Amino acid sequence: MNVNRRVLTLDEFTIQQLRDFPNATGELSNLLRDIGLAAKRVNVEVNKAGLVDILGDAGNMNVQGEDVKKLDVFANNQFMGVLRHGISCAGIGSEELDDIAVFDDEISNQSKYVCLFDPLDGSGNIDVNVSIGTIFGVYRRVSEKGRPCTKADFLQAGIKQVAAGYIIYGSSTMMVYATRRGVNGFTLDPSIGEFTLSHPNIKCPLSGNIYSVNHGNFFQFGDGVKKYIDQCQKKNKSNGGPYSQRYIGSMVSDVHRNLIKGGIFMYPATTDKQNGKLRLQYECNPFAFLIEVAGGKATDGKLRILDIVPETLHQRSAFFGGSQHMMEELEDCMKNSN
Ligand code: AHM
Repeated sequence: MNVNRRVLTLDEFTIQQLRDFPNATGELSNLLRDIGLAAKRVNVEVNKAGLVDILGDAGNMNVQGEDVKKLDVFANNQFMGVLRHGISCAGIGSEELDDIAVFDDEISNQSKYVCLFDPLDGSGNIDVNVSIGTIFGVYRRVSEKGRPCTKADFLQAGIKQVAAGYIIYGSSTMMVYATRRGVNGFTLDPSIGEFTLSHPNIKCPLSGNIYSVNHGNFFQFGDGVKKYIDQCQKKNKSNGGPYSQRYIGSMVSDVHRNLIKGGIFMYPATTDKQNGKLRLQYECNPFAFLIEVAGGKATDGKLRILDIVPETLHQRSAFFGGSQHMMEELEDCMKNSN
């Protein structure tokens, strides 16, 4: 078998990046490696979801009052487990946990970072074989090192993220992450069991051809959003024709596609869900960070997502994110509208 040594693995890439920072401790590289390891374990289970009795509800609800699927529980335990036993993370917040989990031991208390994640986003799609994903955001803790981390570490504005990313369990499995230096995508090579750099320096095209929104909620959207959707369906500035509507209902898959091809993803507030559906800390912030580093924009309709200071761990937010020009068209429509 030919092994392509020109292709960097995730570990090789993060170590190579460290060379540019002689004072770096390597903690972030360790943390990303831990996340990659948990992702590989989750990937194995996701791939056999149709074969074994791991599918379906775990029989309880998460803190948002939604059904928890067994794979959500498995994924949550995997990510929490590797981060607890690693040396880079002082604690986690997870969409599946009521409260933060503080890793109160000698090594974790010395760690620089905390991590917030949605272990298995789009899990409503598990039983119909649609791509699902894990989303994560990494913050430098604000509490004193040497002590257990605190809630304040998890309630920082998204702009404070030092890294953010996602894993997409799809036709191939990919890990995409951003630091301030850029967005890079790694595809899992099953022959060697390693994530390998397949999408270096991802840039979100300035414009695209795709708008993604749950059209079923149309009559519950505000006038500005309705006006924009109407415009998407007509001749528009960017491509002279209607945009294509693509909505999987799995944020990782929808945003991944739009990030690569160009497009806009929207989960606006509705009359039923006045603060939107998506969670600021687990879904909106990591994607806003990725999109901005890739050259796009992300807002809640009024404010830049990354500037919002969260008040609670499980706070929800409306979300609009994607190609810069499409976001500007949306902003024009939303100006002076409700
Ligand atoms: P989940 O946390 O229950 O998986 O829900 C999050 C998902 C997102 O991935 C997706 O964009 C959205 O919910 C779809 O919601 P809807 O079915 O209301 O359009």
